[in-house]
Amino acid sequence: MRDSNVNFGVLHRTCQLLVFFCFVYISATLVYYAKSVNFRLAFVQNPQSHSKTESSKLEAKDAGASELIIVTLGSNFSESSEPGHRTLEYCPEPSPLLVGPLRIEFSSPVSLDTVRHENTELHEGGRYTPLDCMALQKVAIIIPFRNRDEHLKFWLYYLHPILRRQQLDYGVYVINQAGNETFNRAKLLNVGYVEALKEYDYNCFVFSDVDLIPMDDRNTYSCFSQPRHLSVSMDKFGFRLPYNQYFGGVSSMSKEQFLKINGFPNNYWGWGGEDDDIYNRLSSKGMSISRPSGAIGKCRMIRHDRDKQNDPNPQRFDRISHTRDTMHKDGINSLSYSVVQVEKDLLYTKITVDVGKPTK
Ligand code: UDH
Ligand code: NGS
Repeated sequence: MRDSNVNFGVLHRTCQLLVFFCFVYISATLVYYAKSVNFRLAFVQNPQSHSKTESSKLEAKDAGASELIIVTLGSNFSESSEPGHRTLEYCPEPSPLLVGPLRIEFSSPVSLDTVRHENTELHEGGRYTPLDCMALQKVAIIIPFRNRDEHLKFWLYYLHPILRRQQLDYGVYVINQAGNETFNRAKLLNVGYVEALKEYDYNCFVFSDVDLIPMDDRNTYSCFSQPRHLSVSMDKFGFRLPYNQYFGGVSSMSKEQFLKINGFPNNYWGWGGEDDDIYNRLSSKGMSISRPSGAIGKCRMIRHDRDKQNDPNPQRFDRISHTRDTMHKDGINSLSYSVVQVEKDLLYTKITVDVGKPTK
């Protein structure tokens, strides 16, 4: 009888202990869960924290750094030294999503609806941000444009998937020249810079002709410690540079690099020379041109006839011989234009602008 009393006592104490441990375990789980919900809510209410620690992305990128910063939703979390904070890593460099050489051809037309259906990850205005890592740069892609809708479809069809694989936080801006006056490519690019910055705090600007498609996704559409020329081996030039100073087609510049040269010239009306003027500006400010290798920088141009109102500009040779004298008064500091219309598509933001006409 006494034995069974002792056994019962031991059993009773064991059960009490078990209940106590269960209680401690459940309480700890609840506290941990409550903390994690608070953290997520704090970010959703204050999404700007996303860009707080971005001050030197370009340096981070050039140095190949993979710092940790405190952010947000997504899967690429890790614990930071501060208790209760979790972090999202910068996207790795190079992006692990890249596939290398691409097959680019223009034989069958593409429809915008097809392109929209294939790019549902985009946000209105042709915007994209990677979800599971922090993009290294915020890139505005500026396309000078008039009456090239067929080319634009190919550009959007090929470029959006490439840019997503490059894990960029980017937006596409098509700057459409209103009216039928002489075309002005460089002025449209200046307009794109100003208009894109009104929308988002971009720190890198890629300037791309609408008819040029990269043939390798390792040709990153982002900025470097020196201004970058991206379309270095075009099919139409036999996959080589036409001349060493060539800066036409597709190029990129950080905000600082762009401002250092006072942006682009506004007074090159018609075809030719504006890209050489930009090259002169960069070299007069002591900058050099960075380029991908000839293999990675291969690209295709969509063949086309000369556009109306874009004949070779007879003044271009005289203008490029005076860049150093004119660049401080002609550029982003003297830009004037008016916005006629803004159109937001899933694939792009199209801004139609009146840039005026050449002065006699
Ligand atoms: N652009 C337009 N519309 C125009 C003119 C130019 O959208 O009417 C844009 C477009 O993004 C184009 C870029 O400006 O890719 C540069 O145009 P460009 O005419 O300076 O250069 P591109 O190399 O043509 O496209 C040069 C003349 C080709 C004549 C070919 C004759 N076979
Ligand atoms: C140069 C032009 C550039 C032009 C390049 C390639 O001669 O603006 O040819 O042109 N410079 C001058 O005319 C001063 S392309 O063959 O792509 O039409 O970008």
